[in-house]
Amino acid sequence: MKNFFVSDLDGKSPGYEATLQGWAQDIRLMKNVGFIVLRDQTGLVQITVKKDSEPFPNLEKISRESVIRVRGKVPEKIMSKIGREFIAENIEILNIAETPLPIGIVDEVEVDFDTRFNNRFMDLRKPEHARIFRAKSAILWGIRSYLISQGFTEVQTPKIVSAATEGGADLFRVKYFEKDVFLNQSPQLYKEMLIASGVEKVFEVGPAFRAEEHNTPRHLNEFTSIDIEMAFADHNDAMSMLENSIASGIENFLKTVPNASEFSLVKTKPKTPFPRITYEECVKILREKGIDVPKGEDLNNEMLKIIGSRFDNFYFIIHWPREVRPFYTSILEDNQNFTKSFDLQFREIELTSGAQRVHNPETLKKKIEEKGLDSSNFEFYLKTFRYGMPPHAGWGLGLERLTQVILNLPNVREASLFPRDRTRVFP
Ligand code: AMO
Repeated sequence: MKNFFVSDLDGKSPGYEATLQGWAQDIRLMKNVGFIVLRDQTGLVQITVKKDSEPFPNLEKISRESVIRVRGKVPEKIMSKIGREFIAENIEILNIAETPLPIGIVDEVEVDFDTRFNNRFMDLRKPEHARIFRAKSAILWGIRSYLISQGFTEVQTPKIVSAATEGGADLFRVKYFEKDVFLNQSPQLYKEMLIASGVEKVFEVGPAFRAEEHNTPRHLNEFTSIDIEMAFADHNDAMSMLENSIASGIENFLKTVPNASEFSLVKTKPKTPFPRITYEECVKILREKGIDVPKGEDLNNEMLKIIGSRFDNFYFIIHWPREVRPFYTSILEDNQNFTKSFDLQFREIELTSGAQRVHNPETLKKKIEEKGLDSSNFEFYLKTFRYGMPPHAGWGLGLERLTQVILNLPNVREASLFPRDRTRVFP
């Protein structure tokens, strides 16, 4: 197993012997010397091959992006602009890369989106693309470890389901033997059922599927949803769990990913609590700008841009009208038109929806029917509310969108290894 990486060369004294393995990103052959820029997941090093050394004659066989193993040592003086140099004593070619490459790694040519994503394995060899997934992993780890520290249990719920969670329109239908079933839009019903099972704090990190037609820089048809649900809690408790989770994710990313603050838009751990603004306050601000929001309607992108410009980065919009929230959302006690709900926003981008849930079975059944859904399809879920369901609250956070905003990526697809969108189901 490889246990020495390119970055492990840093600080090593002249003459230090090692074996490096990776991709030959670039090869330059001169009369008396050859240079290979070798890349591994930790960075680049210049491999210097002297003319009288054993590997020199084999250099011309090595094509760009071939995989090699280099035995050698640290030179007396580092001359390379890369800042790392290694003198080769032996080079083993482990696999030759075909030429031409589907996309270049070092060439400064613009590659169109489709070519990039059709050859995503190659596209990800570019450090500026690979580091997005390092960041995503570190953000997720920070969130996960925070939730675990708060007593949450990580769970896995089915993705093949028989009922819509978030409404009927955005469901992918799949053949399941002689029946039609669906790919789950969200673990909503299952995480709530687990509250009835007596696990008081659950979270899940898993795929969610939305058959949304939108082809926008914010929509994927398969995304990673981080979901939590907790018993004996309200929407305020859920919001504080969310802001602390996000702060922990960002802190871990900034601490553990090399040069994180150089490529991140968010350069410090965000301060909590995040600001909160009510939906009604948003409507008032928009009205002052001459924009009318019809009663009980969602805020569109243009409206959210105006609201978002008032905040530095993360903020909550709370107490959404009942019309725009799903059936499982509870209503505010002192104003029946509004809900105990929230969205976490970053500028105009929605990152999370959450709420305190309805825990009374009769109210819940009524609300399912009010939304035009057939409550008999939800019997498996409603049943769990009839035998001791505590008040509960939770949220769903889109991991790709969170990564997108933290790194200021122009498109959410950049934060998905193999994005699924309206036209792309390949590779
Ligand atoms: P909602 O439908 O708002 O809420 O989804 C929660 C979060 O998931 C992300 N998301 C998406 N990301 C990329 N592409 C999409 N098409 C997409 N759709 C949603 C967003 C969004 O804020 N059950 C509730 C959550 C809850 O109340 O617990 C739900 O699924 O970041």
